[in-house]
Amino acid sequence: MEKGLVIKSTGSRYKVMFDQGIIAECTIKGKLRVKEIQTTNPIAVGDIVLFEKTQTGNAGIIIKVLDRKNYIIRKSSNLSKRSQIIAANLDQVFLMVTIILPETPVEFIDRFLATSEAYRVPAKIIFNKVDLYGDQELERMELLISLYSKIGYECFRLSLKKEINTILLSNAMKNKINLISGNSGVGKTTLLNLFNPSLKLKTEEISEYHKQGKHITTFPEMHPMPFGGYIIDTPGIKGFGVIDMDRNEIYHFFPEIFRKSRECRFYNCLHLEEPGCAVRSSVEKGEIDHLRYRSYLNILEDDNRKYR
Ligand SMILES: Nc1nc2c(ncn2[C@@H]2O[C@H](COP(=O)(O)OP(=O)(O)OP(=O)(O)O)[C@@H](O)[C@H]2O)c(=O)[nH]1
Ligand SMILES: [Mg+2]
Ligand SMILES: [Zn+2]
Repeated sequence: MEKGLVIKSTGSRYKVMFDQGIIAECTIKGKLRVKEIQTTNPIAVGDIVLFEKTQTGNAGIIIKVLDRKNYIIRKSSNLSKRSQIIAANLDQVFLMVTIILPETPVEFIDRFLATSEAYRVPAKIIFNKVDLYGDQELERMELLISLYSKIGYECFRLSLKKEINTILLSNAMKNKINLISGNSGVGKTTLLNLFNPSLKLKTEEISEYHKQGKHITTFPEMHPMPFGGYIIDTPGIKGFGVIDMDRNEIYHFFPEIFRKSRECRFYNCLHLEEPGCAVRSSVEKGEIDHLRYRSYLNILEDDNRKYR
């Protein structure tokens, strides 16, 4: 039996790396069940697996998935029951966003961050394409950076085209297993190609007309970096369905709301209309950003719809 690292998963076939870089094409043995979660894919990128090599050498059958340190999941849509593991055993996740071309909505950022909080995977935010920004866009970016860094999320101002702050970012990724996520067309794959030019992964200009990416990357895949560690490139996502969070627990995944909630009069306060709600009065005073509060309400609202 061999032990290896899953670097690509396309549903039923897996690329597994073992012995310092040899790659085996693997399938799964019969019904391999992974206990804790119901997902469309039992094995994901980043999983450590045990597999049996077939006679021919560079192929194998996966027998067992070892326990995961963590994983991150997405639902196909807000209300969908089916969920998909994007990757497992991550050190950190980077959300790549752009102010324009394409424009990343704030709510998308908040849903992503709440999900990573729920899975206890540290998240950081990359603002890419700063070379394209005029005064207005730069102002908007700085506003968001001050909002998110105050909460505790590290932010990077990046231009892959002009290679601004790229060393800062590669230092933050060094010797770690990093996942990069974000809307289609923000520049995720461009980042991997810049950091490891031997990859020559496919990238594509965003659509002239829709100002959106064209969903060029289709499967998550893990790539080694010359500076040590790995980056997992992922397909661009549109909406980000938040995984099943208990209604009473959603605010736990908004760190600044959670911190303030200790001062609410009622221990089970949902920060809606309850009297003595410290969170709402903080929003009114501008101490908690109203956009964040709105994202919280929207996630809560999805949850309401689930039971209708
Ligand atoms: N101006 C500018 N363009 C950039 C920058 N980074 C990436 N791009 C361009 O953005 C376009 C989309 O880049 P990709 O790397 O394919 O985007 P992606 O996030 O991988 O997209 P999907 O695979 O569809 O999710 C390409 O034309 C890149 O050249 C940047 O810093 N500045
Ligand atoms: Mg891509
Ligand atoms: Zn409250």
